[in-house]
Amino acid sequence: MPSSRLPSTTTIIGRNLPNLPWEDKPSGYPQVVWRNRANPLIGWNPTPHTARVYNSAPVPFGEGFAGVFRADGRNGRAALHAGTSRDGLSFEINDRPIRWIDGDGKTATPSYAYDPRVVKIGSWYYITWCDDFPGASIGLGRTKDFKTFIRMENPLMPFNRNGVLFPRKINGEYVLLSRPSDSAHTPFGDVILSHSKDLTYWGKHRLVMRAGGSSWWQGMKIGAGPIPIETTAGWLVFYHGVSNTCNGYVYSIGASLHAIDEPAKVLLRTRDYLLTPEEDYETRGFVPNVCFPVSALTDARTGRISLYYGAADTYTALCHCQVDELLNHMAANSEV
Ligand code: BMA
Repeated sequence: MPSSRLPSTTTIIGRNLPNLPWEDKPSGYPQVVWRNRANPLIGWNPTPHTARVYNSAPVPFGEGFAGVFRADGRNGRAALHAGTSRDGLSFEINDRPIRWIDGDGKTATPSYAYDPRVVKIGSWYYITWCDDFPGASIGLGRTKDFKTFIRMENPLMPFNRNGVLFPRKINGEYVLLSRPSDSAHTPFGDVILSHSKDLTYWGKHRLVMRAGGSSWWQGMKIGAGPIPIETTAGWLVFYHGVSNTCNGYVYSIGASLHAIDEPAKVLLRTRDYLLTPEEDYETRGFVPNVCFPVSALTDARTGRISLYYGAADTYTALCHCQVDELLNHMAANSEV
């Protein structure tokens, strides 16, 4: 979409969140996305049995926040842990993983699980994650209180990662973004979407975006990050883009804009990354050079967006942007 066709002010369609964790852009800072100075928010060994809590998905809950967090245990395995926060900046993470049950109340905890996304639809908080099917697949479950977690049917066949639900039905159907993969450190990956009337049976798969293009930071693979944000200009999707270097994969953050009634249609897409590993907590850690966006909190009244990302597969970090400034930047620097 050429910038002239963008409304002069793009606003977020959604709830106000006066307690959004926020920090103003440092004066004179030249980029549209800036880091919170309290980063990293969660450091090494945050609880007795966890070594690293990073790709994390807090959502508004009660007076504060609750969420599902990727934690790597001291045995090296990835699991999902529940946690809470009063201010979205400091967190209490449960020391032990979530114990899932199925619809009959039987234990249904996956052998490993990582990269959760959380979205409230109706009265349920739905969680998607990377599940062991066996092999990388997309898990789906739900909770109302972040205490009892119920497994649902896995939406798609393996191998697949980065399952991200839209926050409402579109044309009467649920919509899920995903990234078909292999079961290892996949060297390829495009974003597709799938439709469902009941969150059980999925079909009508559509290609959304391919890795590559002229920008190398997203040359090898891409994957959707937080739950898409509804705006007056379209669905705003933050995603990770990966480039393959002599020193391994480098994960950066970009964004795209999708038509409201046809989200497979990409209107804008960042040609340059919005955030790339630069700070020590992004370039050094268990897996260096990773900025992996997972969840976003928004305040419709002010247009503020606070984006949580995993840094170096070790830390939870936070960055910020303003929706109209971001969309204007995207319109002027887009390559679809
Ligand atoms: C991906 C996932 C993420 C991780 C990233 C970088 O494949 O495993 O959890 O942050 O690699 O290591």
